[in-house]
Amino acid sequence: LLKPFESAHIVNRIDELTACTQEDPYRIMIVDDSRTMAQLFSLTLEHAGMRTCIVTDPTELLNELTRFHPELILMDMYMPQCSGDELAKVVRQHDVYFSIPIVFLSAETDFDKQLAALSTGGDDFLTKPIQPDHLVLAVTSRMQRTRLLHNLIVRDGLTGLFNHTETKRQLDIQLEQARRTKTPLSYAMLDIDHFKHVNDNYGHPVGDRVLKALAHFLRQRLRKSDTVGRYGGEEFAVILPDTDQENAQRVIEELRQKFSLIIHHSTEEGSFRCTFSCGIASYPQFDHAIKLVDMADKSLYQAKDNGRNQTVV
Ligand code: GH3
Ligand code: MG
Ligand code: MG
Ligand code: MG
Repeated sequence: LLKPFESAHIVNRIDELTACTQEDPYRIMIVDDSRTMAQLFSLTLEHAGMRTCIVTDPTELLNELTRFHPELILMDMYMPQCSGDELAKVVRQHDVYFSIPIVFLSAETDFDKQLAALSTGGDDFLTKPIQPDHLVLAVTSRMQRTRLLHNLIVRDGLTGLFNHTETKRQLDIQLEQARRTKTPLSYAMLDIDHFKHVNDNYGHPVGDRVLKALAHFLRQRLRKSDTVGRYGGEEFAVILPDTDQENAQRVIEELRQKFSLIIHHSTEEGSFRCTFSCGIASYPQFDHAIKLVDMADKSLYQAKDNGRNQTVV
């Protein structure tokens, strides 16, 4: 027989979840016309646990940006085709990279020239030659702040999941990917049943714990490549790449059944269980993000109408 999960265990591990998203290696792009120099920096940073991408030809920069999605760019100042500050301006024109940290790394010691470079969109100026420890420290401290800020912007404070805006952005990105790779994609919208009763009967702090429990439960049970977001109050969105309607339904149904067995505790009012309803829509049956969200939402309302605690595709 299945032993019921205790929601308290789940909640205690929510911090681990957020911590673990912060443990992904930093992604650093190194732009330098000297491959030897770039490889030296790359080795140093990879030795410190980061992932790097080397760009020696500035005309490759935009391609590599979209392929590698760097979180910070180490930029050489002097290259044959163009200068580092010119390249920084190009990067800054890209919506997605408007705020990416750009650190110049150059033998330039002239203070005025360094300042001029910073004024065109760089964030810092390191001089070559640089000690490995110095490079690692400079990149790490900037990345810690960048990650923290980024998480504040894209994540929901209560559950640590992607927030509404980021969830929609992820759907756009992943739908585009599905089109390109000609693979299916499913989008599921989950809504906790009679959640208002949980708040009314046990209080909002207990309601909050249920939301955290469901967030952690979904994160833990789904694949790393699946995306979970908090769409709104007690509504969650799940993006399942490379998963057709039938498989998505199987996955979500299993989650629905298992979640309904979890026992949630309230100190004064005893324990209770919670269920959710779910609507699923898939690509290529529906081929626009707005359509996927709309159809999943309609199916979700159908599931509610049919009596809740079920999945409708
Ligand atoms: P249904 O089965 O039809 O979905 O009923 P429901 O009660 O779940 O739906 P309804 O939309 O009436 O209520 C949603 C409730 O979710 C009301 C709102 O106070 C609560 N809620 C939204 N966000 C939060 C939150 O962050 N914390 C807590 N504790 N409650 C929240
Ligand atoms: Mg150079
Ligand atoms: Mg709702
Ligand atoms: Mg609800």
